[in-house]
Amino acid sequence: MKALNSIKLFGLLITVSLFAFSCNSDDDSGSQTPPTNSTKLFASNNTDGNITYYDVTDASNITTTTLLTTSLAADGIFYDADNDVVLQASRSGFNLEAFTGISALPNNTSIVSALIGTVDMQSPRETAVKGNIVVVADNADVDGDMNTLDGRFFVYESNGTEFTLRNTITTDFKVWGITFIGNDLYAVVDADNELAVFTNFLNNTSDATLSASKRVVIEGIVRTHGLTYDLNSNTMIMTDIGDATNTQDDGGFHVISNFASKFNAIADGGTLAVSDQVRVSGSSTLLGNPVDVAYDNATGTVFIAEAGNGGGRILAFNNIGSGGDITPTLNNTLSAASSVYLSKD
Ligand SMILES: [Ca+2]
Ligand SMILES: [Ca+2]
Ligand SMILES: [Ca+2]
Repeated sequence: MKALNSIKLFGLLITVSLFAFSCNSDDDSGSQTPPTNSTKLFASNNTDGNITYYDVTDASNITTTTLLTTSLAADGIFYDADNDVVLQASRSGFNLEAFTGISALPNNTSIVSALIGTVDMQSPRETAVKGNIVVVADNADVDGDMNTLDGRFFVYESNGTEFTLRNTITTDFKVWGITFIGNDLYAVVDADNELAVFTNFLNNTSDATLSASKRVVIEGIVRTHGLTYDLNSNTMIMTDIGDATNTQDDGGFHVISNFASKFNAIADGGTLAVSDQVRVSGSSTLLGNPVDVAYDNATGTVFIAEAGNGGGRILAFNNIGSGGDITPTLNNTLSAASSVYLSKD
């Protein structure tokens, strides 16, 4: 099984199949979890744009592999284990780039993108993948007026050889982290403490300006950035960067168990009480500006891309329990870490 949305995306690119729109998170719904052979955490960064992955299958013997890209900065990393393809959004080329056959490559190999996207974006951040579609959240100001809140989602479609822009959705809040749950796109409301959802997001096939279907205040968060959802455990995790100018010690993350029923019970504009969440924060956590998060339900591990503390780190937390000032169980330096993605196969 895959973490999050199980995707046959890149298999499609190479061997065009009829699975294009049938492979979604539904195949994660079984109660039986097959044994995991390998668990890898992929990370991007804004210092050199290289791709780093950590084999975290054995927490006591974690190996690190860095693959050298021509990008100078990148975000929105995603990995398709079935087809051994890694994808990221280049913040120097302003396009998507995907690399195939990467798992056998030794550390510090220079890699060349097998698939690239058209150059449309200004400030790409997180990606969300579904079928042969890749959505990228772009946090550049849209209308030239920094006082009006706005953001864009660029919707790319793979035709097997490249990613072409299908359409662009402009919205009325700043964007950053995004993830699909089924057909619905969940998006953090950047510069704020809200979670938004666009139901049946991909049904919007033309360029359009769109408000969220619903927005909910996540009490206790100052400024959210990253989010991840685990379908098997129905757990949503969101990061809190606090004040962006404090890069060292005012960040945290919130774990929201039984997410679907909690979120669905709240009306548009309502609040999810902090008492219905578990918050991890404090000086021991090394959380200053945690910008992205991934979750391994099998081990109860929360992985964080920390952009600020110590210059940037990849952190992991276990035994979350009731939260608080928890010391990370993994602390690897990664300068200007920007995103993480967990893959299990
Ligand atoms: Ca604006
Ligand atoms: Ca901060
Ligand atoms: Ca991510």
